[in-house]
Formats: sequence, structure tokens, C-alpha cells
Amino acid sequence: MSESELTCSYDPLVEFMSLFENVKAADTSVDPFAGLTVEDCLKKHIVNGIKKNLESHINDALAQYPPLEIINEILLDGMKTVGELFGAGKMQLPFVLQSAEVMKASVRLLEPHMEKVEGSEKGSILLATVAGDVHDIGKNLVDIILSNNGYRVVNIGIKQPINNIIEQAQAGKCQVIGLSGLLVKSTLIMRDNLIELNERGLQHYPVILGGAALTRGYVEEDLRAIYKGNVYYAKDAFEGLSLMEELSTAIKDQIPIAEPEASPSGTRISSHRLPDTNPELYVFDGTKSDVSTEIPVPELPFYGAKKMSKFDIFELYRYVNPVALWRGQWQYKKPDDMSNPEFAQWLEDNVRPIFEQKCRELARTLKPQVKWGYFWCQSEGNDLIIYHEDQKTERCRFNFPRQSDNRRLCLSDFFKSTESGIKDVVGFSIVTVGHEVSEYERSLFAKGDFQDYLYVHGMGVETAEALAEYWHKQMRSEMGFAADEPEEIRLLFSTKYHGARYSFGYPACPNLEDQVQLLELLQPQDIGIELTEEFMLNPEQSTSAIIVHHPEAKYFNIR
Ligand code: B1M
Repeated sequence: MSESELTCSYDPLVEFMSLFENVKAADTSVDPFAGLTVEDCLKKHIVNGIKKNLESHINDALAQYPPLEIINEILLDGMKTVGELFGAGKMQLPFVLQSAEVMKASVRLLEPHMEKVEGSEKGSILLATVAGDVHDIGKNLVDIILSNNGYRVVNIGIKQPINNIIEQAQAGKCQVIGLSGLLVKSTLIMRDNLIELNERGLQHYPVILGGAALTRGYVEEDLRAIYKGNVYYAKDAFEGLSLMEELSTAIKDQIPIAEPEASPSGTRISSHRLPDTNPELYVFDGTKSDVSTEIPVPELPFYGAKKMSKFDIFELYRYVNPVALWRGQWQYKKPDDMSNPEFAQWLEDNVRPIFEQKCRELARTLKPQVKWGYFWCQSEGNDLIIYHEDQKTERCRFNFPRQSDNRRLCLSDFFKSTESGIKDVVGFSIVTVGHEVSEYERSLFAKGDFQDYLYVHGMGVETAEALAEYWHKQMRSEMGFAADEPEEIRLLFSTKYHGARYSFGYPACPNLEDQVQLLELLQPQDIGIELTEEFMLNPEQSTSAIIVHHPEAKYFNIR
């Protein structure tokens, strides 16, 4: 397909209607604050996330209370209720963020009336995403929850080296250090950071760690055995909040911080293998999997890389996985008292309209672009050799791990071997939705539009995923497998199609370093994608993959 065959299109009517999205008919219903005391009025603002009339109710409260008392006694009490409702599964994360927005707006209104805010905080924390890691949202959610529950947060951003973390913690007079990271490598960086704190005699800092690649066991056993101070694991922002509550009370009352559950021996624990991220050579020991070697090779659609920059964004949105977006990114959770079908209906009625509105709102901010290509290849043991167009000269080589048990699968097994004498075809893709959505997202965070921040971030993430899914379909079709496509898009999300798309950094091809070769093959600089020193992709909402046509190719783990 040529670039000109796809055109960028918007539905002008839908676009026009979106301008009137937030314009509602005058609300003539009863005043929700009628008859409430000034304290209950403010609590209602917080718990229900209502910004309307906030200023006049804050002014009413100021006539009775000093500003600090309004914050500490009334507003924070409202946030406590929010936390309890969330904890009990009675409030969804987007509404928690809406409450945090009202909290922030209230504090902004009160600030001019306060002489000095310093020292009024419940406690303080330095927050950073560790060196080499670009993930922002998790740490920022922690920031929102802590800072709107009375803690002072010094959020120094992503990719932070330990020197800067320490300097900023000292300069900001922070009591606690909080580190976040999503990469496997980040768990090792966190360990190194703790060792550095030990070596500099800074173990008086309690450290809270969070992020997807961590496990409670790794933090509470392995890392606790290493750090001379106290280190804690927070699975989410609310666990971070309760840890801060414990820690700051202990610090305020000058109670020695309770020793966390001691690790059994105080020495290095061997039960948790430290994640291994150094690209090792996966040496082939002679035993391959039982993957069929008799699969016909598709015709090479073309050799090398091509670019596509014109997409119908609304067509792309059809490939957004609603479960991943609504339940994963936006974190809508099924309340205990709802059945699965009731919750599915609730999502359709309440969350789909938000999704549809965001689709329209972000149609011009998301800038989908793809680079993809096909190459001659052959396997050799655990390696996949990529050839030049002449089909003879080696261009580069990937080395993949092999399962030590189960079927002893290895990605290379899905391709014809050097012994077969047949050249096979492998695809690669790299997609992005551009940097604009991340910039927009950051501006929402800075403005305190927390709910929208979560929504927009989720849209960026899942549109990038949708683009990868959509383009994989296109590639299957180019390789001649269109007839095997499932009828419904939703079946694509459970990979009910021919072959598979594996991203580097996932178990079957875990080495992020392999992205260097992928970028050499696809040259995505012309769609604005580059690799950072730590083998991450810039723009953030980008993803790459190796496309395997073998019908037995499915996701697998390596043990
Ligand atoms: Co990718 N990705 N991804 N990804 N991605 C991960 C991070 C990965 C762990 C998946 C896996 O299981 N293998 C893996 C990294 C593994 C590794 O290091 N080898 C991975 C990979 C490999 C990649 C790519 C390299 C794949 C590729 O293209 N080859 C690529 C790289 C992108 C880049 O470089 N720019 C990539 C791409 C993408 C998408 C674009 C598709 C998308 C968006 C990424 C983004 O936002 N930048 C994406 C996604 C969505 C994920 C997963 C599935 C989800 C991340 C997320 O949005 N979480 C992720 C796997 C996972 O996390 N399970 C994965 C939601 C967020 C709110 O949670 O940040 O964890 P989180 O924060 C939580 C808690 O952890 C906790 O509280 C927060 C709120 O409750 N918390 C703290 C966090 N920090 C805390 C600190 C505290 C307390 C609590 O106190 C200090």
C-alpha cells in the first residue's frame, strides 16, 4: 500500500459538536449545598469533586476559621474520606483525582490569606524516577495523592541520578526519599542508590520504593538486607500515603522509626533472584523446541523499511482496547456489590462517553506515524541472522533466550534454520503517536487538572498500542494472511490471529539493547523516533516489535 492510499480524515460534524461538549443547559435542580454547615459544605466539595461555588464557600469558612485550620481540619478530613472510599472500593481513581483537583484549588484560594505555609505540612518527601527510567505517571499519581493530603512533595522528575536525588532531598529539607521506576533495570538502580546512601552515611532517610518491576519480596527481603536505614515497598499511591502517615508521625513525635519486619538473617537473601538485565549471550545447548519447521515462507512484501504518516485517527481508535484503557490506565474497578455484566454496562454508560469525548478532543494532538519493514533471515541455534538484500551477507544478528523447560521455546525456532537452506522472512515495526500528547499531558499535570491528566495519558498509551496492533494487522495482510483475520477487532486483543508481535523488553526478547539493531534496520529518525542512552524510545508513547509470521508463534515466558 502506498502512503497516498491512506488519507487523514476527520468527521467535521463530530469535530464541531465537540466544541459544545461541556456546554450544558442551566442546572435548575436544588442546590446540593443547601442547609449544610460551612464545614460540611467544604467537605462535600472535596468528596464529590465539585468546583462550582468553591470560592464563595471558602470565603464563608474564612469568616470563621484561620486558613490553616480550614486546610488541616476540614479539607484534609474530606480527603481522608476520599481515601477511605477508594480503599473500600467505593470510589474510582478518576474521581479521587477530581477530589485532589478541588483540594489543590482550595489551597490556592487559601494561600493568599496565609502568612507562612512552611512548617504547616504533615511531612515531606523527595520524589524521583530513577536514572535511565522515563516513566512519569506512577510517580506523579503518588505526588497528587500525597500533596493533596497535606504532605510537601519535591518532585524532581524522571531519569534522576542519585547525586541529584540526594542534593535535592537535602536542599528541600525532605524527611523521606521516594523512588519510582518501571524498568527491570530500575530495580538494580534502586539497589545501587540504597548502597550509595549507606556509603554516604545517609541512612537516616527512610526510603519508599514503587513501580511495576519491583516485588514486595525483593524490597522487603533483598533490599532491606542491604540498606542500613528503613526501606519500604508501596504497591500503589495509597500505600505510599499510609507509609508517609506512619513515617511522618514517627518523625514528628521523635519516635525511632519502627524497624520494618526484619529479613530473616540480615544477610543477602538468595530466594529472590535479582533481575538480570545485562545482555548475556544465550548459548544454544543443542536442544530446540518442537515448533514445526515445515511452514511455508511468505513472499517478501518488500525488502527494507517504509514509512507511513497518514492515518484516519478515528479508524485507529477502533483498535484501542477498552479493557486496557478503562480498567488498566484509567483504573475503573468493579465494585464488590456489582456483578460483572452490571459493571460492563456501567462502563458502557459512564466511561464510553468519556472515551468518545477524549477521542475527539485528542484527534489533532495524537500524531500517529509508523516505520516498518521486512528482511531476509535464518535461525542459527538461539540466534536470528538478518541478511542484506542479497540474501547472503549477514546484516545483523539477534540472540534470544530459550526456555529451560516446557517446550524449550526460543524466538529463533519460529524461523527456517541455516541448515534448511531456505531464507525466511521477518518483519519489524516501530510506531509512535508523537511527543505532543506527552507535552499536553504535562501541561495538565502542571495546571492541576489531574483527572484529565490521567485520561489523556491513558489515551496516549493505548492509542500507541492500538497503532501497533493496527499496523501488525496491515503487515499480516501484506504477508498474505488476511484470510486468517478474526472478524471482530476485540479478538485481536487476545492475539487470535496469524503469528505474533513481540516487543523487545518482554520475556521472549528481553534485551532492550536489541532496539539498537531494530533502529538500524528501520531508521525511524524520519518519524521522529530516537533511542535514549538507556535504550528507551523517545517520544515516550512509542513501541517497537519483531513480527513473526509462524502460525505457532504465541507469547511465552522464559524460566
Ligand atoms: Co511498556 N514496558 N514498553 N509500554 N509498559 C513496561 C514498563 C514493562 C515492565 C512491561 C513488561 O512487563 N515487560 C517493560 C519494561 C521491562 C524492562 O525493563 N525490560 C516495558 C517495555 C519493554 C516497553 C518497551 C521497551 C517495549 C518496546 O516497544 N520494545 C516500550 C518502551 C517505550 C519507551 O521507551 N518510550 C514500551 C512501550 C509502552 C507503551 C507506549 C505501549 C505503553 C506506555 C508506556 C508509558 O507510559 N511510557 C506501555 C505500558 C502501558 C506498559 C505497562 C504495561 C504499564 C505501565 C503503566 O502505564 N502503568 C508496563 C508493565 C506494567 O507496569 N505492568 C510496561 C500505570 C502506572 C500508573 O503505574 O507507574 O506502576 P505505575 O505506578 C503505580 C505503582 O507502581 C505505584 O503507584 C502508582 C500509582 O498507583 N508507584 C509508586 C509507582 N511509583 C511509586 C513510588 C512510590 C509509591 C508507589 O513511592 C515513592
